[in-house]
Amino acid sequence: MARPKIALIGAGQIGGTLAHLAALKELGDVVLFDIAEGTPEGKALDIAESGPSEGFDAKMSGTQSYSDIAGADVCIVTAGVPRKPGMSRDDLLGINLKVMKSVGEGIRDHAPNAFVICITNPLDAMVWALREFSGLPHEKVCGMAGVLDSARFRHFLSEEFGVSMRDVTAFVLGGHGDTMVPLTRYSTVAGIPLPDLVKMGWTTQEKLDAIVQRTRDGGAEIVGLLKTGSAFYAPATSAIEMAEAYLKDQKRVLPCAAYVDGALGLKGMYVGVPTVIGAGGVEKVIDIQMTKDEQAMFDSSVAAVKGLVDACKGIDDSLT
Ligand code: A3D
Repeated sequence: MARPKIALIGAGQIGGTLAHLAALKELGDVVLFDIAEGTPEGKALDIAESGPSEGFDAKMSGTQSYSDIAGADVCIVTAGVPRKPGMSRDDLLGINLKVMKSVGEGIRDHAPNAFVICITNPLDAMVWALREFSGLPHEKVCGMAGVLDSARFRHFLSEEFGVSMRDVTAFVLGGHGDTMVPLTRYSTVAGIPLPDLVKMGWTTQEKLDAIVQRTRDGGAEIVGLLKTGSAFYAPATSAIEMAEAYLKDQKRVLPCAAYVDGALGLKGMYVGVPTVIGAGGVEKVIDIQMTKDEQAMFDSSVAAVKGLVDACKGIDDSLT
């Protein structure tokens, strides 16, 4: 049986890391696409030359032509620009919206059966626009953010509790921005919810609140340290987890920016929610119950996402 084909649209920091991870995990043959001439070709060749040491046979190639992504099973989109220190994700909207148009049309024309994972910021609005421009079914287009935000939360919690990251589960809802909603009630250490751990004296409410805020600011913390560009190792790893769930029909329960129409009281919009990802793409949106406080935080995150989508409609007339 032929290896799956993975198209990476954008061969920058995240795109290159995605290609390397896909090769190491032998998820399939990889095509790197970028408008920057030489970059995708150079990265593909460099990664291919790590094959003999790592022992993978997946094919790596780079291109500036959308026809080379033909028949891709998965497309992961990082094309666009990342933020610089002092910028918010929302500042990227105008420039990255134009990029989503060309990428969406490229996927529509050459890889209409792919499962598409968008990473380009501002995430929730860009995945909505990418879906509109590509015309693919909603369940085949989603955005990576929740896996990364949860991973950051899990990392900080494991440091606080001095336990393995594997035994920490975390739950982050809402848009990928300052209004994201890390839900402590649904986050656990080996099944024990965080509020119970506060009662047991493992940590204090103040420390937990600080970790929640650090999670919300997780992207900005790395932008501030790197000074040029934004995080790329953990974002790439998170998207690969989603791609693997699709390619291997794992039915993973993963938070992602998915199209929600009915669940959580929402009507036809993309936002971060818990989902099941398998061979059908986003097979299910999990309709969780929230407390009044959680609902209020989620509502304000939803309102922020709606504001960005409206801004996209104001920029591009073809979006309605
Ligand atoms: P970077 O290293 O700049 O790579 C972006 C690549 O896109 C560059 O190689 C560009 O040449 C290429 N590009 C630009 N325009 C086009 C186009 N029209 N078609 C094809 N390629 C194009 O950035 P990066 O890899 O660090 O980040 C990529 C995106 O991911 C940015 O928008 C970031 O803000 C975003 N990001 C999102 C998260 C989430 O959790 C959602 C995390 C980190 C970064």
